[in-house]
Amino acid sequence: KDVEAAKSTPGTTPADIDTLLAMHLSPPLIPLVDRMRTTPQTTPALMAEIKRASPSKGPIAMSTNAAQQALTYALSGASVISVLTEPTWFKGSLLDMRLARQAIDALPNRPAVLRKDFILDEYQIAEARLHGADTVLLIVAMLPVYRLEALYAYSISLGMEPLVEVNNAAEMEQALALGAKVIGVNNRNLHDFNVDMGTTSRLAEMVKEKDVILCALSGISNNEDVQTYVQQGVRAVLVGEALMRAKDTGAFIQQ
Ligand code: IGP
Repeated sequence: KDVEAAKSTPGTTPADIDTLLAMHLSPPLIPLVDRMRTTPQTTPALMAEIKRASPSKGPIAMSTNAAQQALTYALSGASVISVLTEPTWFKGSLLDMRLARQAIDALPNRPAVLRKDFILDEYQIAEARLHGADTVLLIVAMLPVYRLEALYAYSISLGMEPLVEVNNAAEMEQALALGAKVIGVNNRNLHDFNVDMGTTSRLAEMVKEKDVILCALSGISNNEDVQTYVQQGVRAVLVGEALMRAKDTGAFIQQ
């Protein structure tokens, strides 16, 4: 009814309709910030990623069953399950994300589901919400400031605090100016795919004493990396490839 009323109201934009649909039709949501704060300071929250392939590595685990993988991650204690939905380079899909959400939906204190994609438009955020995501990734490097602000505000309007990704100090400044509460430093430079594990360490300084949940993304494959980051104030680590290649995911996470 709201949608019908909105459609016959002059000045209603397609984005307004998306918002109404997403608000009315979407499944219950876990606030990302709450989910990450429930983990103790000493053990960082794990953001476990479902990643079939990548542009830099090619195929990683093409035959993955997204439902099974999500359940394994959840039972191993992941706070967030990140699902690549980009089809061309990462061989992901919205179906993978829906199956992941469905598989973990009934678990007590289930992980939050993150849509990992190249988000350029409000539509993709409404779509994420409707397909069971609790939140989305926004990449600062990809967006002019006014679009970053608009997409951030739109995500918040649907109840989703996004994960805001940065790769250098200038981008970190932008994320902080935005008021982002969850900021991820990508150790992988998206222009040349080089991974520099020091990227997170260097930028960690900038959020000390700030009310920001700092996450380290990319290239993380062992507990040593994780411990180093924890000492620098990192509250969450996002791991894709290493988890997808692990023979025994649960055991890998425990170490
Ligand atoms: C995961 P890794 O090295 O653990 O597989 O990295 C994650 O950081 C990576 O998938 C990622 C990404 C992105 C993918 C980070 N930011 C933006 C696509 C788009």
